Amino acid sequence: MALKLYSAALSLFARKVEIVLLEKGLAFERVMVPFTQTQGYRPKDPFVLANNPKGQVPVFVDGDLVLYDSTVIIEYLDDAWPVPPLFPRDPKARARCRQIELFADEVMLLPLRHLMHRTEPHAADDARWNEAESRTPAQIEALALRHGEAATLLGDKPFFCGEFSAADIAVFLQLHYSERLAGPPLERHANLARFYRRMRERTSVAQTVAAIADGDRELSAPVDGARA
Ligand SMILES: N[C@@H](CCC(=O)N[C@@H](CS)C(=O)NCC(=O)O)C(=O)O
Repeated sequence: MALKLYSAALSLFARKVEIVLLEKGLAFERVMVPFTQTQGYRPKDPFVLANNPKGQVPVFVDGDLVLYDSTVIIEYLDDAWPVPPLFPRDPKARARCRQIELFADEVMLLPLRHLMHRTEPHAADDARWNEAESRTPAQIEALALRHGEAATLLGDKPFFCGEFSAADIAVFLQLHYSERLAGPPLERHANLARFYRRMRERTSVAQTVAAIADGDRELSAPVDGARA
């Protein structure tokens, strides 16, 4: 049965699932929902609206199974296609790893969201954009603290849970979007910067980073100081 993913060029969470599909070597059909920097995710895709009460991508289809939320989708993919594994087997290690994925998706994201207006087109007198931009110094400071916490969680390990896992994909995307949106310099944390570079070398990640860059070329305004 064909796998289908409702995705979007610049959707961090849909790209998170795409990296997993690539890691697992799974062929899938990608349906790109409408997105522009001026209108956002509008008009909403009817299938997404019918199958995700939050109206968000990613939405994933495997035959009669339809799932929303990147974390739930990734857990299903790892259960249904366990090789290569994306979580440790030991229950405590597994729970810690899931927690790090959540830290990335729900905690690192909070200040990062406040940089997202930067890829929207704007004129010098664009009051809404300028107002959002005026709040960025505090948000960058908050994001820098989160990067520090991530660096502590990583320590001297090559990956957050020892071996490569879903947590690495989640943290990587938060760091990549921070680089893309001129967030705090990763070089403040040598271990995190090394992790970021190591992740970019993986085929699944390099392919996804290139697809996000294509999306930016097509859709986004250039961001001053962007490093990705
Ligand atoms: N927790 C959800 C977050 C999904 C999410 O925020 N999706 C964004 C794109 S990255 C979206 O569809 N936003 C449109 C909207 O909220 O209306 C997940 O992990 O899948």
